[in-house]
Amino acid sequence: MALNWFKKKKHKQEEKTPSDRKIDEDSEVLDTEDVADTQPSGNNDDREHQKLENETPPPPHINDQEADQTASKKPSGLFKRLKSGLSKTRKILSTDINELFAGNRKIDDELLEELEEILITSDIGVQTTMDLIQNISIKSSEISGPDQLKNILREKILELLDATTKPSQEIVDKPHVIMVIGVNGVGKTTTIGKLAARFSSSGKKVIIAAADTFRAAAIEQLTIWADRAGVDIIKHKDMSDPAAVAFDGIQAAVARDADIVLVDTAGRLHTRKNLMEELKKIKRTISKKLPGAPHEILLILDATTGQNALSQAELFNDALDVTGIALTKLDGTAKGGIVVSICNALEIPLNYIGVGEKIEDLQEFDPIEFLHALF
Ligand SMILES: Nc1nc2c(ncn2[C@@H]2O[C@H](COP(=O)(O)OP(=O)(O)OP(=O)(O)O)[C@@H](O)[C@H]2O)c(=O)[nH]1
Ligand SMILES: [Mg+2]
Repeated sequence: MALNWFKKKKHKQEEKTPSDRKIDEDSEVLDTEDVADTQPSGNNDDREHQKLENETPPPPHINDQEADQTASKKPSGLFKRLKSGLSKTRKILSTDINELFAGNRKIDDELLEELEEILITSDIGVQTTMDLIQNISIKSSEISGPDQLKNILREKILELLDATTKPSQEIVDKPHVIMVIGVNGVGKTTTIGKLAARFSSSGKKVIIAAADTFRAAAIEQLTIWADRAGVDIIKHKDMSDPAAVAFDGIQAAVARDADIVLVDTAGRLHTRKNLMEELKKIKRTISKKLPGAPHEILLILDATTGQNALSQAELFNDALDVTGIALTKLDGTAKGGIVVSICNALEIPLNYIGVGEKIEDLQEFDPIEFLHALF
């Protein structure tokens, strides 16, 4: 019976064209309003979180000792911060799944429909949700309550998360150039500040290039981050050529024997200018100045924008060959399932997650830790 439900859903899904998911390059992707409207509320309910923590068993393959070890590898409070940041998503996935089985219900089509809604609400995405539900429907005879259901979900989600995880890229070239891209407001500048601080504290000499010359105050904002991180910044005047700033950043890095260059870019340009073309030009200029560079094209996505983030990734990847993703604003969002969706739908590794506005609120993405924070 459950399988019939799945076939019906799959058929419905196949009727959709891929273009349903595409967004118009010149309009929505560059539209500030959507992003501004979806800022996280930032308030986390610690009591709710504590309650869920007490009720929920740890995921498979992760016993409490391992989880504590994972947590203790992080600077103090970071794992806790990830957990509390994900508390809204956790509430959806954990509490709502418990409620599904209220009154001793058994797995049937109706229950699977409700589970589908829960997974989609957390922004796991339609396709990934269908993959998960197919798995559950196959194993439905083994499931008699929420704990078994959650265990099967955890196992499957861990598989999806593991599939795209790559060990952090080794830095061999000097300078190693990271070009940071993404639509406006997603957290490019903030992530650059956080990354600069991380690299700098691990003993690397960092230079930031302020190649977002479009937005008023962008250069000052980046200068503040460079000061906080204690690194050098190369900047020109507002509205100057961004490719020229990137060029100078690399020149300075070579002259000053720097290890890393972080290139900030604009998320939106004058309506008549095409963002992708401008970014391609910056990339070309960097390659001309330093063959082999940029070594990384880091795409910043905002978790609060949900499935729209996937469309952005497709567009940027088509134009610029993205090498990794940093997903920001996971703190306080109910859409933490987007992490699963990104790992399942894209072939780009998820390198970092942002869990707050402070300099220390950037973590390397760790699937087991993430899953432990989620369930
Ligand atoms: N809560 C939270 N806020 C974040 C995070 N990362 C960035 N922000 C906030 O998001 C807002 C936009 O960040 P920016 O770094 O200016 O974004 P941007 O992509 O550089 O924006 P443009 O330069 O306008 O394209 C700021 O208020 C940041 O503090 C995060 O991980 N969590
Ligand atoms: Mg910026």
